[in-house]
This record gives sequence, structure tokens and C-alpha cells, in this order.
Amino acid sequence: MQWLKLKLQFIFIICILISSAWGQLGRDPNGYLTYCPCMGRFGNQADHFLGSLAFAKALNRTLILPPWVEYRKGELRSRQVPFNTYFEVEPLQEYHRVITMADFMWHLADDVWPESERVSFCYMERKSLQVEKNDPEKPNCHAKDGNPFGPFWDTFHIDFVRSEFYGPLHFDVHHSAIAAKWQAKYPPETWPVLAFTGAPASFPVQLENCQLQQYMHWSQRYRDGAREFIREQLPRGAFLGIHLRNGIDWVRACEHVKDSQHLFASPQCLGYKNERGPLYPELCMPSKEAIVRQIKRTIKNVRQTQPNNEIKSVFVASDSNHMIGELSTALTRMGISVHKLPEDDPYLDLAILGQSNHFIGNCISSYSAFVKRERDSHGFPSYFWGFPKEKERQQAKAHEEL
Ligand code: GFB
Repeated sequence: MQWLKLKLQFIFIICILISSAWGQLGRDPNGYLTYCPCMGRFGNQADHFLGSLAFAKALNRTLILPPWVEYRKGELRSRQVPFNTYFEVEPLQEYHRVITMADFMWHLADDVWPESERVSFCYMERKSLQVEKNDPEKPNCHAKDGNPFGPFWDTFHIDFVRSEFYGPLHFDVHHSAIAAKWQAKYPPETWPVLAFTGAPASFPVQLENCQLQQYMHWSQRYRDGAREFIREQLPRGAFLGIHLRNGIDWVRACEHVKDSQHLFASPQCLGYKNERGPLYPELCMPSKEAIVRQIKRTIKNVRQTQPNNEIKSVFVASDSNHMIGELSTALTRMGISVHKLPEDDPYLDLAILGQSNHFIGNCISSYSAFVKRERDSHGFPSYFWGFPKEKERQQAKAHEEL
């Protein structure tokens, strides 16, 4: 008898679990929104993700979480990596309804978004790279034209039957009543899925959306990876994480500093309206000497202000030159060791930088910006190379001492 009771209880629990799983995957009557993260690499895509999340919430549509788009050397087609490889889905639900693209396509698409109703959204006509595809009669988004556009939608066998030009609507839901206009023009009953050719968001991320980073939690794999590296490879005690962005693409990008007020993520230190000054080259590409000086200064400052939590090591993340030799030579006398990952892993680098006791990043880089936002959400301190300018910093110090 007891055995039968237990068996019934077990069946009951299983039924509840199954029904709640189906419940979670039930159709959202308010509709869905998705997009291709087709611009830039991780830092750019992360900025766009936060904006798209805010946009989906403002329109009260479930956000279909796109995979991350990655580019590997020597491969012609982008690789799509499931969203939840790097970040957990559940914490995002605290802010707004989301579903992975795989779950949506496997469980809901046949019903919500049949093949004959798949429309791609773009602001205005996008010309095709293949001239013969440009039909003067029928302007088109050409949502699958080129890399990563084609490979991205192909990952889930998505083809579009039609294009929709949404201009002059825009995505700035924080400074206008635009969300209501989107809802009026595209009600969910007739437009169950809005599928954008690119992210419905700005780059760099809007100031109002930076705090949404608090809902991006590293997946177990990266949390464990970061914890293990810190515990097993770094000496006990506080460590300084630094981001050195110095590959050839960056050298070229930094040439634009001289003609710009802003470049990539620069508002994170200069302010969105340059409240904290104009751009200058050292923000983008600090010299090796300046890097060593700033690290030493940071270590000394921490020694003075937090004598019980001295920095014992430096963890270097870089896309190119980690400067391990130069930094070791400069810091060994101070009793500081210098470390990097044994193998290149941009995501593990990010997860470790997020956990460092102190962080110096590159103000212009959106990769650094990701770390800065994550740290802000935990109240951890961050600084930028060459910021404020060395001269201005010395003047401010002299002023303080007077
Ligand atoms: O993330 P991302 O858009 O940042 O692109 P930026 C830089 C990519 O370089 C990263 C690699 O996604 C990584 O793949 N990378 C950068 C790193 N730093 C590191 C690092 O510390 N460790 C490892 N392992 N990999 C800008 C773009 O990049 O670069 C612009 O925003 C443009 O679109 C420009 O492409 C040239 O903002 O730094």
C-alpha cells in the first residue's frame, strides 16, 4: 500500500514537471521578437543584446535569444553558438520573458511562425551583394545575403518570404513614445514575430540599458572555469585584471581617434556627451611604458589604501600581445607575479576579469566595456588605461596636496 502511494506521488510530481515545462513553452499572445547579431564580435553583440532586451520589454514581446555569432580563422561562414553556452537563461527572466532560439524553433515556430509567414524586418531596402538579385520592382531586406546573415538564419533553416520596412520607427524606447507606435503598427495578432535583419538597438549600448548587464550571468561552465583558474593558477590574495587590446585591427581602429569625438565604447569613460573630455590617442593605444607605470601606481595605491588586501598578482587578457616578459620584469621586484590563460579563450578571459579585485580596461573597447558593466553590477572597482590623462591627473594631485 505504502509502495503504491509513493508510486502515485512520483507520477503526480512527474506530471506537474511536464506540464510546467509545457506551460513555459506555451505561446505568448503578446508576440515575439528576434534578430541577427550580425554586427561585430562579442563586445558589439553584447551591447546590442542589452538594447534588444530593453526593446523587447518595451514592446512587451518575448525576446527570442539569438545564438552568438563567431568568426574562426580560415572559415568562410560564421559559427552560431547557443546563447546559453555562455550565459544562463533563467536570470534574464527576472527582467523580461525570453526563450532560446532553439526552443522557439523546435517547440513553437510551426504554430506561431509558419514558414509561409516569415517576414524579415529592416529600416529600408538593403541592396543585395549579388546585383542580379536587386529587383527594381520589389525592394527587399536581403536578410540572408552574405556572411554572417545567411549562415545565421540557416542555423535554424529560416527563410523569409517577404520584407517589411519599418522606417521611420526607431528603437529609442527611453526618450520617446515609440514603443506604442510599434505596437500600433505591428500588433501581435497580425505580426506574431518581428524578425530583424540586425539588432534593434544602438551601438554603443545606451546609458539606460547598461544596468541590464546584471541579468547576464555566466553559465556554470565559465563560472567554474574562472573559479578554478583563480584558485589553482594565481597566488592567494587580491589580483589585478588587465585588458590589453593591441592586435593589428585595433592599431588600425585607433587611427580614427584623431577625427572622432567618440569611438566604439568611449562613452564609458568620456561620457555620452563628452562630459569628461574629448578623445585622445593614449585612451585607445597606451604605450608599454604608460601601461607599466599605471599598473605600478595602482598596486601602490591599493597597498596604501587597503593594506590588508594587497595585490599579489596580475592577470593579463589580450587579443594579441600579453606583454608577459615586460610586465614580469617590471613587477617581480614588487613581489607580483604575472599570468595569462594557457590557451586563447575570450570568454574565460572575460569571466576572470569580471572576478578580479581591481581591473584596468581599454575605454574604447566594447570587450572591456562588458567587463566594466559586469563589475559595476557587483560594485567592483574598474579603471581605464590613460584615463584621466596623466598630465591632468598630476595637476589634480598637486591641487589636492596644496
Ligand atoms: O569584442 P569586440 O567587439 O571588442 O571584438 P572591441 C574584439 C574581439 O577580439 C573579441 C577578441 O570579441 C575577442 O574575440 N579579444 C579582444 C580578445 N580582447 C581579447 C582578450 O583580452 N582576450 C581574448 N582571448 N580575446 C572592436 C569592435 O573590438 O574592434 C569594432 O568593437 C571593430 O567593431 C574594432 O571591429 C576593430 O570593441 O575591442
